[in-house]
Amino acid sequence: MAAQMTQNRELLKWVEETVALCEPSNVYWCDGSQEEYDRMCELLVQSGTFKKLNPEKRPNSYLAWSDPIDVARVEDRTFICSTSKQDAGPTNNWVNPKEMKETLKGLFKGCMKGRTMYVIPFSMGPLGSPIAKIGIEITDSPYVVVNMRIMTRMGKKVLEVLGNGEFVPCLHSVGAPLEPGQQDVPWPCNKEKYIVHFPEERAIWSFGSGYGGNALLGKKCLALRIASKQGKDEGWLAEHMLILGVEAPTGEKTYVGAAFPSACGKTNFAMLIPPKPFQEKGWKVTTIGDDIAWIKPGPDGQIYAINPEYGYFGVAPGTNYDTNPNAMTSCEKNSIFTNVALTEDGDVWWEGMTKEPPAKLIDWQGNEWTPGCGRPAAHPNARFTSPASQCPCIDPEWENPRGVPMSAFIFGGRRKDTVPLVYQAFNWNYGVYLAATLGSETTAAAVGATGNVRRDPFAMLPFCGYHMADYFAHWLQFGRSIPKPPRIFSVNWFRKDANGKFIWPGYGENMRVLKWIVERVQGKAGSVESPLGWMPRFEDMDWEGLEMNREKYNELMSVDRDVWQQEVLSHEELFIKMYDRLPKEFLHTRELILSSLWRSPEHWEQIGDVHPEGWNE
Ligand code: SAT
Ligand code: MN
Repeated sequence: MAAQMTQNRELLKWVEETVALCEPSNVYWCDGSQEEYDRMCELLVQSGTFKKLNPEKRPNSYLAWSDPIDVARVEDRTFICSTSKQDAGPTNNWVNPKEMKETLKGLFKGCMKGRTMYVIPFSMGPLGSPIAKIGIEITDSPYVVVNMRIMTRMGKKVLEVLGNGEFVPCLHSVGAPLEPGQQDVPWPCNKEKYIVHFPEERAIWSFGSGYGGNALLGKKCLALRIASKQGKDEGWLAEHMLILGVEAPTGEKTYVGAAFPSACGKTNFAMLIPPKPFQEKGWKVTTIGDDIAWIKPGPDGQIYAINPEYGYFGVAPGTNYDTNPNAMTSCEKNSIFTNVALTEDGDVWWEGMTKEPPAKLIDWQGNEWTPGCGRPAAHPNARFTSPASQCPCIDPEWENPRGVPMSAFIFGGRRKDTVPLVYQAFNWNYGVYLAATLGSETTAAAVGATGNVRRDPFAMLPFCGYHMADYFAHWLQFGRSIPKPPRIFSVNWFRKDANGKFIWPGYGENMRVLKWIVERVQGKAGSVESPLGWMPRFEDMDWEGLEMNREKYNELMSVDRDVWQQEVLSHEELFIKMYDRLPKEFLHTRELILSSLWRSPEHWEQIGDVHPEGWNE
């Protein structure tokens, strides 16, 4: 079969070597057809990995429950094995590549015994687009195969485009060989996990996990860690960003990219539905992507972005027809659910899906569940995998191989205090600084404690394939190289009041912030200078249809000088680790913020008496 599908010598050689190393009982080349997908899903049902959901409720959809030791990305088991340790930088785990290869070869030796080895050709980005990249994933997980068919353009047609060209080899095994006669488990995996990147060689080896970003290697491994390094070498950006389009009542379209750490609402923001009064006036939001953006300068001096993915791997808990109807519609059919609960009538359920939980469920660990039992029914990092084409608000340009022109970048974290709802960076360098010092409370998307504030530069901390300070320098350089760089903004939807309640309603109401951002880009919206950047005054925002008063607004926007002094000083913790390579501009910017914080109160009073209070105390 292989010989019929490709003549690519490198590929054939790599597959042959991998067969010799992993010793699978079969090799199967994926053609990407619907028939193949259905057959594989059937296989997964038979092996107990999948439950077929009630076709009347959830046509052509399946549910998988993972092993409880395999529910999220494993950052402490993720490695960037560049030749020199210096190039991986202080924020990545590093092991000498030669040594790591030896370890991996030991682990992969015979690791596919008793299993089929699948060869998955996939394209990140529209097939044949000059921006797209081709990868080949070799895996022993049929769960990975069917998820890859939703998340990427996959199969025979990719090999046709590849011809004799280059590809990124992505080797994956769940690391659970089967002895003859041994019964397989529903979710095979290994206690020992290695998610390894060789950035110079542009290769990925992943062992022991079958979950999401650990196993669907086109996503975080290729499209961010490897691609960020390629972007650095070639003058473009691979970012952990959603891309959305905003259509103003005038018909003018503005595309923005927004970076948030995992499980901070990127999918919700990407699919935002404007509040009623905004819809009536003619505001529309469309989706290009919900997780990853590849951004390149175009021949006209503008920068263009594509979504390299083909589907959504979205967080299920909290998603419902109020918070994100577009995501709910996207996963109505042809979807795979991982670690959500099963209802009595063969559908799925998760926390927050409906106001009233069902009276009885089977939880994500296969146990009976009732509303008062004290355990969550779905894992907090439970996911749906759905085709992007099923999203009702998908942008008509989403498959345009040229990409869409970008006008603004938004950076946001999950911060219960300190960070105001929105502000605009004074200029590109300043924006790069604010993105570099982005802080966020940790979530269930990665294994480990949740709720601690950590610095997550550009929301790329777990995804940057090289030295983080070089990445900052690359961003500064990128801005210098384009005539009219996009505007940069900071947002925080997650600020809480003294009682621990979210002050900002979020979701569709984020349109109000988005509108201000878009109008800033167009030079239409007003603002006031604050110590942190340009901020909207109360009257610069459109409040129609939302109860908001100045007092509450000021609470959302307040900048406490003492708290901010601490915040700025804490940037130092991140910087100290990378001092030798830190762009000198950063030190300058830091000084500017500090001095601006402590400028005389009169200065801030002079700018106008309507600006958010807080810093002029
Ligand atoms: O598991 S993934 O890395 O794909 C999802 C995420 O953490 O963003
Ligand atoms: Mn993500």
